[in-house]
Amino acid sequence: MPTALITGITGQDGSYLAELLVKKGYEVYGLVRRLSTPNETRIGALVDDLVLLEGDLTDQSSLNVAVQTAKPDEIYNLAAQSFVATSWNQPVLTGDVTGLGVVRILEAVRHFSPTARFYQASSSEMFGTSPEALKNETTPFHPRSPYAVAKVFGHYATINYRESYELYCCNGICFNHESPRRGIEFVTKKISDGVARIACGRANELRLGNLDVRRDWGFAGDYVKAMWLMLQQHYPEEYVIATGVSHSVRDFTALAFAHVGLDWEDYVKIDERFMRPAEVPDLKGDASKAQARLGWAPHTSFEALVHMMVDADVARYGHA
Ligand code: NAP
Ligand code: G4F
Repeated sequence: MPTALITGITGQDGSYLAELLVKKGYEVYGLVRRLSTPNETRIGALVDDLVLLEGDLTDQSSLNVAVQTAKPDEIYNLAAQSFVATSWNQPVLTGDVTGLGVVRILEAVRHFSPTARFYQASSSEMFGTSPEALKNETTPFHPRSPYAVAKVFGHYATINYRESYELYCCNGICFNHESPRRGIEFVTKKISDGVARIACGRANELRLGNLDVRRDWGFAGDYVKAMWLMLQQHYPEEYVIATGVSHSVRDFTALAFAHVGLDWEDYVKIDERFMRPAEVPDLKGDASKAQARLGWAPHTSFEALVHMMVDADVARYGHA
């Protein structure tokens, strides 16, 4: 039975990846940090199939022990301070967790499990305002937030450990991927939750920031399959994972409101508090390398994703 260690198992991607690996017959270990209130809602249904280990990406000794305990064949480093907006308010913490945290887990791998295969959750945010319209594995980076800067550091640290120590380390450069399990602070979940509240009579407005921004939105359940595939290859490499199509926040909003028979313009208010000091206006990825080498393609359309998220939130609040 292969063994995997997932950092960030309590997050959106960690929960989908854990489900996938359990289904494939893996013994799955998950790193969980100490919180005053436990946060295992996303993995609640799976918890009997997992081994949870206490640890934190800022604590080297806990990572060493986790790697020594799990003796993993595969390590997926999904943990991060992952909310871009927060990275301007907590830049030092973001650099420590999202950037240096990658080096800490790589050090644990190098010393205690050098044959393990390692996946780093890199991000399309690293491309920032890089001018190419469709970003691929050779597109230069121009990060626009402390989060993106930290991800660039983690990305190159992963490549450097591969080149320095011949570890099997690779970066998945994932574009935005969403689901009903997305954190409420991210724009898609904020919209689907807001639409459901309005449809159920619990709210009468939704406050958003920049509606012109465009993102390449896919479904998280599709993207974790690509993460697994990257660790099953002969050689570790970088892969862009994306749908190839971008939509604006306005498009997402309009479709979400229309799904419950409402006109978004009657409810949405622009609120300066949700504008960012530096924005990434448009992100769109070219996943043709992943398609050719991994046989990976997204299976969930933008429309199906929006509907899935709104339906889940309407069901959560009771009725539309
Ligand atoms: P998420 O839902 O925010 O999950 C982040 C996870 O990291 C949570 O399990 C969180 O634990 C954990 N974490 C945070 N700080 C930690 C620390 N100091 N030590 C240990 N664990 C810590 O993020 P996601 O959407 O699943 O994304 C997974 C990864 O992919 C992240 O690295 C993200 O930056 C990257 N990424 C995401 C996307 C996307 O569109 N979703 C795209 C590209 C890259 P708690 O539950 O305790 O908070
Ligand atoms: O949903 P977001 O907060 O995601 P963002 O910043 O694109 O980052 C996500 O995707 C990255 C991959 O590209 C990941 F690496 C990262 O971890 C995270 O998962 O914001 C999307 C866009 C932004 O341009 C933002 O300015 O939506 C715009 N937006 C407009 N109004 C808003 C809002 N974003 C949020 N969160 N809240 C708003 O009210």
